Amino acid sequence: FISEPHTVGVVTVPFSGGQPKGGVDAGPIELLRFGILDQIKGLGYKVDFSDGVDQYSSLKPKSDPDVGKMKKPRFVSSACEKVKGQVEGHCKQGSLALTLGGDHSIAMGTISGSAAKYGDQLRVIWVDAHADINTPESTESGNLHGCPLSFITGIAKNVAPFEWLTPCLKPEHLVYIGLRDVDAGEKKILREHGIRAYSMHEVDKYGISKVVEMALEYLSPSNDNPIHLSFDVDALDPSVAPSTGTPVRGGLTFREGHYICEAIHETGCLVAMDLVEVNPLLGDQTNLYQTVTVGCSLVRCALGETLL
Ligand code: 4U7
Ligand code: MN
Ligand code: MN
Ligand code: MN
Repeated sequence: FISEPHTVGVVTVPFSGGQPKGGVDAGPIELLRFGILDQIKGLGYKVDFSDGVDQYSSLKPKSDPDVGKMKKPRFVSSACEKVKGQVEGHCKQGSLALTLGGDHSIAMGTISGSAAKYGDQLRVIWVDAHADINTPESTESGNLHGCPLSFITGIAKNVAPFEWLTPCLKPEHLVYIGLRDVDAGEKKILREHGIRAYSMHEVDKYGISKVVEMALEYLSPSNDNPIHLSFDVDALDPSVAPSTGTPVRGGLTFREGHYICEAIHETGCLVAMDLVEVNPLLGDQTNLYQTVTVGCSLVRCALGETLL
């Protein structure tokens, strides 16, 4: 398998319903304002942004009471269903699907979309401080941005009102990099399903290049599987990406984050990328500038920007 996209299909998801803080819905607008589309074109890609900046407020149900512990489940479900259609469309046209969030609940849509094209061949690299694999039962916060992977993998069983979503990723087709804030219930899930995770401890122990090498070797020993990279900016240290809703100290350095993106580009197998959890309303102007510019530069590196 070789991914040689000429076109990057951009999906903007100004959505914050998977968590309680306002502002993450302004993430895509800021990334666009800082010129992410021209930067992608500057790398030689065509940009397909025919959908424009989507609106999600119209999908908000009049009433959306909790289902069990899940907050805003109907709103999150319909937003993700829409995202799935867009990502699927770009992937099926042979474009690389780049989704700009928005909170991380939208990955239920993005991975469902890329899996609709690539099926069981798809592999996911989840770069995050958090494991985002709570089930509707294990979640303590009820915030669905902490749950997408349990839905995608089918580990979550009671998924109403997400009836449109079918499990599309085996737990062994997922690896994490950057974890450092994993709930007790999530640790149990990771253990029971034998899910491969490289936490900050492994990043310190082996160095980022070895960690990425081991992750890729585990997912795709012959380097021939399509890769979906889901990058939560809170994987980076808060000193590098401060404007995000759930910062955790002790994160990836600027270079470690970029190294991951560069190495994944080098595989030639990247088919989809999410950049999520940029919240321009958190922190001051300097924090915003830092967070948005680092977001843009992670995307450029994943798309093949090289120094030399
Ligand atoms: B993010 C949390 F309890 N695990 O479930 C939860 F610590 O997309 C955090 O990675 C989830 O930012 C963070 O609410 C979700 C919490
Ligand atoms: Mn996340
Ligand atoms: Mn996170
Ligand atoms: Mn977060």
